[in-house]
Amino acid sequence: MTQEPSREALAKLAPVLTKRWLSPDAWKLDTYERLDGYSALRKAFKAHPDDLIQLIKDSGLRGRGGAGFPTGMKWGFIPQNDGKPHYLVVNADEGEPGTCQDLPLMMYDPHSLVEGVIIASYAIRANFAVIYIRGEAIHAARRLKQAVASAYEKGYLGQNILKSGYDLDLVVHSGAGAYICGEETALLDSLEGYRGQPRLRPPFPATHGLYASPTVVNNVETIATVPYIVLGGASWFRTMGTEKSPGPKIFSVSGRVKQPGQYECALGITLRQLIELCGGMLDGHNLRFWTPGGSSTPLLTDEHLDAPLDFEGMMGVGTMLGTAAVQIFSDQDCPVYATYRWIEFYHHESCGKCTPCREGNYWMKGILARILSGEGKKEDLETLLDACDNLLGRSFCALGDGATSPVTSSIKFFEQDYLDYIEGRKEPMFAKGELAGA
Ligand code: L3W
Ligand code: SF4
Repeated sequence: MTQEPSREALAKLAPVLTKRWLSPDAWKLDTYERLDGYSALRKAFKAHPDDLIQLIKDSGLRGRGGAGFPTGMKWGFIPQNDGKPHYLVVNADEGEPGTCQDLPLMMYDPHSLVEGVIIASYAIRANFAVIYIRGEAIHAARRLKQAVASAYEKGYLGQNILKSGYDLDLVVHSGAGAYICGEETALLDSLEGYRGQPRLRPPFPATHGLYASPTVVNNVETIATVPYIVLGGASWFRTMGTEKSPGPKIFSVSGRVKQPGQYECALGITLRQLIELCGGMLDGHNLRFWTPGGSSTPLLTDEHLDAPLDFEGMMGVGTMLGTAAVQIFSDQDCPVYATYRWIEFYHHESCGKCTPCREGNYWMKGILARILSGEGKKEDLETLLDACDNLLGRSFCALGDGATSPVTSSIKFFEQDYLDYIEGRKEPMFAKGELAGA
């Protein structure tokens, strides 16, 4: 039976970005306009661009792509009167395991993103914007392109938008399906036509981004939030969430719950409350481990059920909120196997530019495969932790750092599971050699 959520859990629901998702044809321009769409843009054009940047600063909006960097501050870094073109690039390369909020947002409500792009571009004085979308997401790219075409037809894009004197061109660009192109500088390299590999930072894209010009790179959800702040104001936005992590956030919940899916809640909701909103754990399953932000954030356990899911709350338990991809595993799931699958992913997606990540993931995958095949040694745990030491802080970008999270945290919380494979108390998950060279 599905468990009824408590009043405390229900009070954390905050449907803002998702409020139109269930309206039929919400993705069409006329439906969007009927539901208040593009009224934030008209309001924004009455304001000075600097006032819009100040509004976003006042709202406390923080980047929804993983790092939680203050959005208004990022916009404020764009140099003014520098004589260079400015660009807005939307990172729609959603690829973090378990993360699925940008794709439904672009499918159900693409105009909220387009409207956010126009307002953000106007604020940073950009006349050219790009939405860089993950290569596999052909359906979402098609829908976005339709939305962009209808926005051009209606005069929301192009020359002299709504007779404001402001011009903006917007292009939807599909990547080729590489996780690393979600790293902002690899994304910019890919957009420029190069192989997508991270650049050295600093300089940051804010000063040296696309074609070495000042560029704001923001995630889809971040930009789609902007029209609501313009309409509702900074104080309204701060009525949701916590003081340092204000606003709503879409949580992608997957795994052993009754109703997995996207839940838009005030930041600061706890996992306990989120599971209640999902109707509880699946019958016969008890929570064993979970991730707050895909595989790049350390695993947590049932000890952390009441930690607030916001940027500070997660730091308090030694992790990050990341993309808010909450993956829930039960006592019927194996943390060693889950770790193997994540490292298999990182090994596959490592761009190969730097040795710690390219080689480290290769070796960690091999050692985990050996353990799961019943051929591990006790020293393997030391070797895995040693490999993580050589990756964390020594990799060129966050992908290498992120790969260490499942390994170190699973050894910290579930060392016994590793030892059970190594010491023969647990049946090997794979036949000898089955994963060799995998
Ligand atoms: C100008 C400075 N700009 C920082 C900007 C910087 C960037 C933003 C955040 O990684 C995390 C990563 C993944 N002047 C600046 C400055 N900036 N200092 O602020 O920068 P940073 O370095 O803190 O993070 P990042 O490199 O953007 C993002 C984690 O997210 N993650 C995975 C993400 C995957 C997706 C997805 O699939 N949608 O987003 C999950 O946890 O590991 O730690 O814009 O330029 N002084
Ligand atoms: Fe490439 Fe990995 Fe190095 Fe990042 S850490 S630059 S993904 S090899």
